[in-house]
Amino acid sequence: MKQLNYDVLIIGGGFAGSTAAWHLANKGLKILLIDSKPWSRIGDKPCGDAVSKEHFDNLGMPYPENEQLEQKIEGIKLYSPDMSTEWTVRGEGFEINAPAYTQRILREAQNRGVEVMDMTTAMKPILDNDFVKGAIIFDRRKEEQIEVRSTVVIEATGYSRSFRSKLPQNVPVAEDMDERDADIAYREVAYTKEEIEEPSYLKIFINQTTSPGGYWWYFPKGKDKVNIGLGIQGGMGYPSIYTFYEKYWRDYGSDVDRNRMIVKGGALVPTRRPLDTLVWNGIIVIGDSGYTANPVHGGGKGSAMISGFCAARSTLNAFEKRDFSSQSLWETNLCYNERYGAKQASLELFRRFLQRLSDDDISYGMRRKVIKEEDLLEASTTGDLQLSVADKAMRVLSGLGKPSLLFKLKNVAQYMKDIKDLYRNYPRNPAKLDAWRADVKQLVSEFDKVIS
Ligand code: FDA
Ligand code: PGT
Repeated sequence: MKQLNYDVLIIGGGFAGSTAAWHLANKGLKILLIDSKPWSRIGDKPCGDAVSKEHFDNLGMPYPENEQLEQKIEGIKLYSPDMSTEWTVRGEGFEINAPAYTQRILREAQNRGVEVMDMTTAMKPILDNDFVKGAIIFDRRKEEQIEVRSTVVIEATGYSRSFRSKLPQNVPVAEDMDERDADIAYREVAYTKEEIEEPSYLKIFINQTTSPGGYWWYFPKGKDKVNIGLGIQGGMGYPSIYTFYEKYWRDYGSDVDRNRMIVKGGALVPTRRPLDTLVWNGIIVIGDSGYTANPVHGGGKGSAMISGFCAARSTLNAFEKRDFSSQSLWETNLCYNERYGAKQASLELFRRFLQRLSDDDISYGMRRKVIKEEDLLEASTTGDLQLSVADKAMRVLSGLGKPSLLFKLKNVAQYMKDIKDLYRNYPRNPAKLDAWRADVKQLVSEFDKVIS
């Protein structure tokens, strides 16, 4: 079998992998990025394509422009289940053309020395003395298997987790997940029959009947094009996502011309805290494969970029130290948890709570501003739900004459704070991971009892 040697092998060229390549390029390392898809389809996956502007600013990444940018976003409008309340959450963002933007980032990395092989799949890991040392890959263009030896592997295979799942079960980054900690999501992109009134606002419709454990979205891509879809919680035995789509799409997109459809498709999105550790000896896991999406809104592109940035930074430091052990790559965890992971853990609890609320409770809660839009925005950007908010909520709720899960809001806020504190004390080295993980599991299972 042909053999190749690299310093870094990046598997997957989506938002996570391409960001890692972009930040690693031109730093004196020999890097190979592979993706199963042909060039023209890299970055093309079912997605709502909305990304907050802040992520590009925080990571020094270029804004999408020209054909990469389909609509500038000024905010999100949230609708209650009974449609009587509309909340507007302001914030700048982009509705992007994901393949165009991803391919631009990859091209820039390539121009700065990263080798890219499309139509090439990582088949299985090479393991040596408890270290990942590369992968056996298959190049579909040349129909040949290649043994790629690399000092660090960055695993960015998306929700498929197709590489790390082939590691032995006892390797911490092989961790699997509960299906209920993911949403099944489906979307169509089509032209509209009329001009969209406010193309710079994303619309999100919360409704446990038409999208149990998720929501419907209507994201404009310019004046006459829209990305419309829904998510439903996985593992609950609900009917298929297509059944929901066919039954309810008119309620949210009566102006959509399905005869002029551009693309359609579905996929899964993780809605949990990140992998307990994103690293092991010689390997870093990023993006959806590391469960880095936001548990409350399912957006995962921004945080995939953060994880790619953290992976690049700790890889460069590992090469400085010439140490590629789990201990040395550990700073990926510290970097990621500080920037996003701790917030995810807190939002995972909030998500578990929200998914149990009835439509009546959500409509009531939104109408009476039990939580206000600014509190929701704060919760979803920082993971903090203030206890004073919960206190005020209790006063509003005292007039409510029926039993409601909303009364648990104060406990929810306390647990969210507690889990964030646990993440603030994330172990400084791998030896303490097991004890920390046990504390996290204990807290999550206590929380589940409190809200059930
Ligand atoms: P991604 O899946 O993009 O990339 C993985 C890449 O790895 C692919 O190109 C694949 O071909 C390649 N690959 C896999 N296995 C391989 C192997 N063995 N060898 C070689 N290559 C391999 N997020 C957001 O921010 N805003 C939004 O509006 C939405 N909306 C949305 C809607 C729907 C329907 C879904 C399902 C999801 C979203 N998301 C979202 C989530 C978002 O799409 C997701 O979090 C990111 O695209 C994840 O990027 P990654 O790079 O991790 O994986
Ligand atoms: C409740 C379960 C939810 C499961 C969801 C699964 C659905 C899957 C479908 C995937 C579609 C993805 C759509 C992505 C939308 C992107 C939204 C977005 O960009 O949000 C911005 C940015 O957030 P960030 O975390 O990426 O970045 C933070 C910062 O900029 C960088 O540091 C933030 O805007 C919001 O968060 C607005 C809130 C959205 C809330 C979504 C609805 C949840 C339901 C709320 C119910 C409230 C009821 C209250 C009742 C009392």
